[in-house]
Order: sequence, then structure tokens, then C-alpha cells
Amino acid sequence: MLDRAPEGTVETATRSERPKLYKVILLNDDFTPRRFVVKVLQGVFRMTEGEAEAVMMTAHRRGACVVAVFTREIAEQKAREATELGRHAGFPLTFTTERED
Ligand code: NFA
Repeated sequence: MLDRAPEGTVETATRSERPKLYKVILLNDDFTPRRFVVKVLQGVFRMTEGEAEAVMMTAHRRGACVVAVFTREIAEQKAREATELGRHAGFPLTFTTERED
């Protein structure tokens, strides 16, 4: 985006100071073991066991839970990495991303 340059300065093409943010969302499924979901949340999103259990149980009960918010590239990378850990272990565990309003 072309930001308006303050008076007396040279206008240049810069990135926005507030990049768009994306939520990483954990989706519930009927097959992935609870303890596996907790380990993935701890490993990929640097959560404590207690934080990970709370997020996992919210997704289990409500169908989905926001895990964290990042810039687009980081959110997509983390969602892909966490989903792949499930696939490699034979589980349908899925993380998606969604633009924040
Ligand atoms: N619903 C899964 C089970 O009962 C646990 C789970 C929670 C899976 C959150 C995916 C996301 N084993």
C-alpha cells in the first residue's frame, strides 16, 4: 500500500504498519486422540500443557477453537505443519486459517 508521507518527507512505497492478521483454527474430529492434539498444540504453538488442553477441549465441545493469531505467512505455515503432523500419524486432525475482521 502507498502510505501518505508526512509533509516535508519523501513519499515512498512501504508496507502497512498493521499487517492483516489471520486466525489459526483447530477443527474437531472423531478420531484424533486428545493427547495427540495436546502434543501438537504444545509443539507447534508453544503452549503449556494446560493451555493446550483448554484449546483442545473447546474444539472438542464446540466444533472449533481459535488457537492463535499471526501474519498470513506464519498462520498458513503453522496450520500446514500442525495438520501434517496429524496426517503423518494417520489422523484427520485439521487446522485452518481465517482472516481476522
Ligand atoms: N474429538 C477428539 C476425541 O474425542 C479429540 C479432538 C479434539 C480432536 C480437538 C480434534 C480436535 N478423541
